[in-house]
Amino acid sequence: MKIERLEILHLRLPLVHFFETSFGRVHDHEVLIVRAESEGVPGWGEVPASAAPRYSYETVHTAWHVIRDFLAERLRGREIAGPGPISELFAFVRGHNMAKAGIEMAVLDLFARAQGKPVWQVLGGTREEIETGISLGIEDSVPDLLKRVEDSVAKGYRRIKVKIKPRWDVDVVAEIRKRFPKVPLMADANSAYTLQDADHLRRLDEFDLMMVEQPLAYDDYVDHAKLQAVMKTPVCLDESIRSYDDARRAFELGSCRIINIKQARVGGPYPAKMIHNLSKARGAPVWCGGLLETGVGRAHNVALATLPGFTLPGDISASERYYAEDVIDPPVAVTARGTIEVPRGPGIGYNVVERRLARYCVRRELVLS
Ligand code: OSB
Ligand code: MG
Repeated sequence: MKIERLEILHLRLPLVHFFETSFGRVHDHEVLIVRAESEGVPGWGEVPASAAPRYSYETVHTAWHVIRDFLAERLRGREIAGPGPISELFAFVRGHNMAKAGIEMAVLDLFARAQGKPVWQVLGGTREEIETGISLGIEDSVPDLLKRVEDSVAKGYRRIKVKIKPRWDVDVVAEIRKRFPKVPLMADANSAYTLQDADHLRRLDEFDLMMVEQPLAYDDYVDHAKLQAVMKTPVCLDESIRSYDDARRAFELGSCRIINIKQARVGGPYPAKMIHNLSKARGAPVWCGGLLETGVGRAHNVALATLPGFTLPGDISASERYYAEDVIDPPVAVTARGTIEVPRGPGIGYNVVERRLARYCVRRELVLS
């Protein structure tokens, strides 16, 4: 199969409620939507980078540049045997995993549609329903957060993740535990601490958290290993794991016991599957993280989470958790059981609504034709 057309759309969508992490607060989100086409069949992918290089050095602007000026050209006239080899084709560009992932997702969706199969089946997924959790940002006050925890539990979410940072951590978690003694709970620091905070972080051990996510530097394995050695709570890595080899290093050094797999962060669905395979072989649980994806990326996350090693609820919440109107139809919905029913239709299994893409689109360009 040859990819005959590749188009990128830069979208800006308002969030229904601000989202605050240790990096700061955002009120809207920017992503690139990637549309690939072969013999009239489209395939959709997403680059969920934001406007600023905070979570990652990538932004929608760097991804635009890398796709348009380097990656798209590699597809020209080339026979592609499947979505898997895309990673090798793009290996000549160092990093820029989100840009690569957007294309790989689009090619995977295209292949799946061409075969009349769902993406999750093509990937090798086995679940028809996935369990999901929700990620709750830092709020103006603890009562505001408790209200959001309460709403999320009432909606059925299977675990609650809260964002922490210095001075919004142990006391906040203690309050949540007091009100919700049994709820599966975890905390994500997005690299807000250093090893000097180890004694403070150990205070989290008394709250029976499922894990603490990315407490230390985004590029560190050594200090995380030292922290894990003195903490009872499992350490989960997010930002630090950009590849299969990173996952291998982290496991070998004891830097984490759990990995949050985000296909955008690791370069696409196939690299994500490789990390899943490694974790599964080592008996380490994984779960599917998110980056405030619109429906396109969210649908790809649903598909990824059907792989058998995704044994913990992920951050794949309902579309309505972030967006009043999603770009797919129907939107991703969460059942009262805190699950998402995996769609059976071809490709990502949701319809991409072009009219809605146009509503949020700030620029678009055909980068391969
Ligand atoms: O660290 O997991 C993270 C959102 C943006 C950037 C980083 C992270 C997050 C989330 C939300 O926690 C995940 C989601 O609901 O999409
Ligand atoms: Mg995280």
